[in-house]
Amino acid sequence: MQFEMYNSGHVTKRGALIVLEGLDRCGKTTQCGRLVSFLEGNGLPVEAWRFPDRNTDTGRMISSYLTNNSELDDQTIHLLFSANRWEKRSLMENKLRNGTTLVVDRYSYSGVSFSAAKGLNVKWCKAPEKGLIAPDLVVFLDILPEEAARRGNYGFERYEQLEFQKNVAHYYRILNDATWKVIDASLPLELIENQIQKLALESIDSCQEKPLSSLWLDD
Ligand code: T5A
Repeated sequence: MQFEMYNSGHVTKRGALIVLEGLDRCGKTTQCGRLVSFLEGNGLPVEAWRFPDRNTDTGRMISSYLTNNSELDDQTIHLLFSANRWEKRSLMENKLRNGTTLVVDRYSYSGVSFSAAKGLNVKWCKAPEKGLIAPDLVVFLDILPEEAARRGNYGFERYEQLEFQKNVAHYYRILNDATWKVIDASLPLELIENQIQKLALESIDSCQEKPLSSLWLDD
């Protein structure tokens, strides 16, 4: 499925959908914030988004689960994470069509990798994600699980366990596609930041020639 982009008869420059992914504590939140500041400083319309969005009804259920305050079976929490993205899909499309670049901290790749790492079938995990908007750029912040575990405040949430994160890393590798750029997340912050800035500017520039498309429809 592809989307045409006309606004009052004129082709509008659209924003880019830029996703940062990686294991827990790899530095996504830090780098998303830095990228948004950089793009704003360059006069580009940009917003910071994150999944799960813990402020919606589904997000509150997810947050309660992640902080071990409630129990849900693996399929149920998987579908809640997906619903948490679907409830933002229309807004996401409107923002992108109107020229706003979205820098998103986690997306469907987290959804599939974390649930598959629990033993759920990858194809089953991908199914509810089909039809969400496909990112223009996925920056994967690559870090050894052991190194991420040494970073501050590790271990407070449900999935922050070393053996589990090793399994998640395995499934992330399976999902790597043409939109992915892998960056060594153990480098100093500024070096990572510079690489992401370059990739983001290229993506914002090149996405003008590509209509929005849907994720994993052919899988
Ligand atoms: N999940 C999520 C699913 O199972 N399914 C889904 O569909 C989705 C969307 C919550 C959990 O939900 C799971 C995945 C997660 O387990 P979250 O709220 O994004 O997801 O939780 P975290 O990934 O754990 O987010 P964090 O904010 O904790 O980690 P970040 O964002 O990766 O890391 P950040 O930037 O906060 O940095 C962590 C620490 O490292 C330092 C920072 O200063 C900070 O102290 N740091 C560095 N140190 C040295 N060198 C660098 N280059 C550094 N970069 C950052």
